[in-house]
Amino acid sequence: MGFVDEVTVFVRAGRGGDGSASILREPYKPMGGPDGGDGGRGGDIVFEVDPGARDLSLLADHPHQRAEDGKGGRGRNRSGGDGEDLVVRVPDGTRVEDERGLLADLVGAGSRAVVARGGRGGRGNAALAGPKNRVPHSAEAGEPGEDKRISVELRIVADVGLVGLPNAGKSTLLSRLTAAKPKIAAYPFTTLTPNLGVAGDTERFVVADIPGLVEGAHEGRGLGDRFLRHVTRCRALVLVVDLSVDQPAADLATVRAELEAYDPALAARRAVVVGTKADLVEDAAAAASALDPDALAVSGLSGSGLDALAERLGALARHAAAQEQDRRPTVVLRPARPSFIVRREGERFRVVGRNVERWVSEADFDDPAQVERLQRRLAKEGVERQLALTGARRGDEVVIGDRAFEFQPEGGADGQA
Ligand SMILES: Nc1nc2c(ncn2[C@@H]2O[C@H](COP(=O)(O)OP(=O)(O)OP(=O)(O)O)[C@@H](O)[C@H]2O)c(=O)[nH]1
Ligand SMILES: [Mg+2]
Repeated sequence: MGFVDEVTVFVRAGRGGDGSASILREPYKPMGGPDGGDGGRGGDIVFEVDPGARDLSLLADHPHQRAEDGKGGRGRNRSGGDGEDLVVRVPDGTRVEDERGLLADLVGAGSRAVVARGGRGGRGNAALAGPKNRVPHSAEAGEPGEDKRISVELRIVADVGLVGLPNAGKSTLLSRLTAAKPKIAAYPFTTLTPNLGVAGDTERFVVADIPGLVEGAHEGRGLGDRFLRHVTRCRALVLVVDLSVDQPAADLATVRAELEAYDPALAARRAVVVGTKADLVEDAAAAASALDPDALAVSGLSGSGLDALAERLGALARHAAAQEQDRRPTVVLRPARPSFIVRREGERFRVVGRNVERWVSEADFDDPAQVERLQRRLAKEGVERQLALTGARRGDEVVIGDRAFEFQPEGGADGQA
């Protein structure tokens, strides 16, 4: 029973379908013409939170994910069908990064993000026909889908996290507070992966039982701090201390130090100290308050103190939830890939891009209004700015499609500035 909370995945979205270059030729119909339809869009790869998903093992087993390609366009102006999106179900708290950084942090049932975008379909020759070329004999190819490597990480989202030394009684508490049935045993490191349970009757809150920490966990001792990342998103912490050991205060200090060493923000997180195994000590209440004035003493065995603990945790979760806002999914929106590029060709500059070339080819240069409109459009698309950034100066020759212009930036986007 593995628990996968880190995995590298190769995602490839669908390719856009090619446009068709069909020319209608029918007997007795001399007026045939280009009737090639557009290609369909390639499918996206979408990650969606499914509260039923426990970890990332599905992705670990299937690290290559592909979405369907778009279909090619056909004659008689038939468009190709879009490729189907591939929806991958991931657990709550899944973070996705690519080589450019954070892509999405998915928190909450149903939140979703596109992790690889399908390519656009190519236009058919029917769509490409224009006054300058009434019968295009070629069509656009479909765009490739995004193809990349992503790092996927799970950070469990829970209201309350139980942390403490091995054998302190964390899993016992989880089993008493929730319906979860974690493994409980009289030796350390019984729990090897985080367990989750839902507590509370009216107000429900999620409790995470984190594998035991030992001194030096942040340096890799014991199970190390591998699981502490799951604590980073708990709204509140329960520091679980076995009251029956020689020096409970030393254990508490160790836990606090390991949390702090992992992430100073964790040391500041709202926390309750809970002394367990109250049944094994003489004066549990006194032992607990020696640890911390607000500490609770409980026994997972006799059940003493558990109601008070559940109430305290419920209030804590409620309070924390009311205060914080950062539990929403984060999906990083990036600008789409640029719609054109600027290349330097000796003394000249060439702008290459499907849209900009089309605008230029469609413009009637004898009509000043159209020329002005074209220039505004190019400026809005960022062509001037990009030319200036590439080093173009006022008066330089700029080629777009089969037309040459003189660089006359409007908006102060001037290479000399
Ligand atoms: N007497 C007594 N024993 C307890 C109590 N709580 C837990 N235990 C026992 O302590 C041992 C450890 O309990 P677990 O709940 O497995 O401890 P844990 O903190 O989850 O331990 P790890 O998973 O190893 O980190 C088990 O033998 C439990 O039965 C308690 O309140 N009283
Ligand atoms: Mg345990």
